[in-house]
Amino acid sequence: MTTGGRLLAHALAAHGVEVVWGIPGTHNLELYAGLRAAGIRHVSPRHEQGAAFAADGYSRVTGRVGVCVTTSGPAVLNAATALAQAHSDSIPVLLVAPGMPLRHPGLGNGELHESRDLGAAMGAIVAASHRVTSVEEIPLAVAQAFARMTSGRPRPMHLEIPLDLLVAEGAAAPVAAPALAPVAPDAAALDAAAARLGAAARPCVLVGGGASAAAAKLRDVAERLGAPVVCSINGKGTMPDDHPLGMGAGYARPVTAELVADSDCVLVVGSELAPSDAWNGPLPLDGKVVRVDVDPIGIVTNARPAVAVVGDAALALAGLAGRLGGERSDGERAARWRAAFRAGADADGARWAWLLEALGDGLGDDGVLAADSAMVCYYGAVSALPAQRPRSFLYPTGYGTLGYAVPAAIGAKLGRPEARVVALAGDGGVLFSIAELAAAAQEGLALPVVVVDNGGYGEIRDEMAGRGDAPLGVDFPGLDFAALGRALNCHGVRADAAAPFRDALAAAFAADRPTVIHVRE
Ligand SMILES: Cc1ncc(C[n+]2csc(CCOP(=O)(O)OP(=O)(O)O)c2C)c(N)n1
Ligand SMILES: [Mg+2]
Repeated sequence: MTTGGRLLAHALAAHGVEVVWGIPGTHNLELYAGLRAAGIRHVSPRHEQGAAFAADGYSRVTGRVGVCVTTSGPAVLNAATALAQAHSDSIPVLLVAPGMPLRHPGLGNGELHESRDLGAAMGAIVAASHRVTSVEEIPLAVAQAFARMTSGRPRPMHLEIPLDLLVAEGAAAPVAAPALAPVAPDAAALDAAAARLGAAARPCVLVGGGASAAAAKLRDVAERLGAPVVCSINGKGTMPDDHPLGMGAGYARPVTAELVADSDCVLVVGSELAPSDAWNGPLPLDGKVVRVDVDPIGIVTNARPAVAVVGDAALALAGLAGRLGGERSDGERAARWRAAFRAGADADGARWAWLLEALGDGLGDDGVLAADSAMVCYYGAVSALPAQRPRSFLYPTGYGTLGYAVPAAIGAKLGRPEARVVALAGDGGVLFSIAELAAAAQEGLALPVVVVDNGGYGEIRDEMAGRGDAPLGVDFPGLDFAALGRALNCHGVRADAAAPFRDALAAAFAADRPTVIHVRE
């Protein structure tokens, strides 16, 4: 016999969970006791949204499920925004939290942290919100959650354990995670896809986050086709930028639309083709798409495929490579598009060129950038910062929520401690989750946090001006982010030009704690 809380912690450990981000409360203490007993590392964020963003960052760099643990009610809703972000970007994040007691009157009696229908609220924003109804069910529910999150299109989940079940006694055998084979594509669909691609005179490839585990096979297929490759934001680095066929990342670039228009066949792999990626309008894909996606719903969304291959990206690409001839090269075409792509990216990023160049040099080929929804990131880093590997650029693409960069960077640094990780944010967005600097300092993370300060909500200020409106609620000048960093036990420096910035970045990578680098535009 044991308790629900301990069973839960052991079930998480049995699924390979080594670290959780969480905040304890009256309702989850038995789970906390279980975490210690199960040998699971616990990291303390300073807000539940930070916990779930950190779990997201950990998942993005490792490819594993990221887990956060909160108490009930408000704590779950604090995490909700980050879970919605994970949902929109197809990141497997698990939120484990207590809920109202098993026999709680559904219409409410004023219990501490009571929410009217938390399961319905969470179920509306993640793949599934499940409430267990017995201690005995706990190992099964954890196994089912992991199966849901790691098969097909990855998505986040919420698991609610009635608070009385966490302390109730019970016994249940562990439920092992079944070995999940990746979804094998249909051979006839692969034949049709290869025939279509093989007959193309001017093919190109669009690749999204769904191909993160298939980078080598993607390169192989692109080389056999001699096809230029453009990555989505979440796919950035899946085709290395230093490859002659690697254009870079950015569906919103006008040159991407021109390349697609010039192509007679477009291979789309693991990409939603979402409006939040192609924010300048849909790409001209009609009638010429060969689409590979593990999600049979996603595969018909935003562009109707001429040929659809439902299945795992690596298996599908291997199947295509086996059906296509050897290397085909139209080096001149690729070089032309590549130069055009680079020129546009550099022009849009010119305002931050010295900063992005220094960041690229500092991060090298193996570093990770966690970026916020700030202009320096989406007009700058997305296309102008080089990336040579997938899972190296973390960005809140779909949901576009501010405050992502710092907690996601913390999760990334714990997932890949050997890698150089940098957080890049605007002066507005960084304040949404600034408390997480204290968490990073407590963990002693060598984490540069670069704050690009344009005195407020620059994007929104520009949009107001574009409408001819006077600015309202967008100007916040005069903050000292370096001092703020120091107050939260980090180092803090000002660096407004290339040379001092490079020095500050080099020192920050070698430091015993995070360093806030305040850059005034
Ligand atoms: C949670 C959330 N609230 C509001 C917004 C709307 N919004 C988008 S960009 C932006 C300004 C962000 O300012 P900053 O981080 O300084 O970046 P800048 O635009 O100045 O580059 C705002 C308020 C948002 N994206 N997410
Ligand atoms: Mg700003």
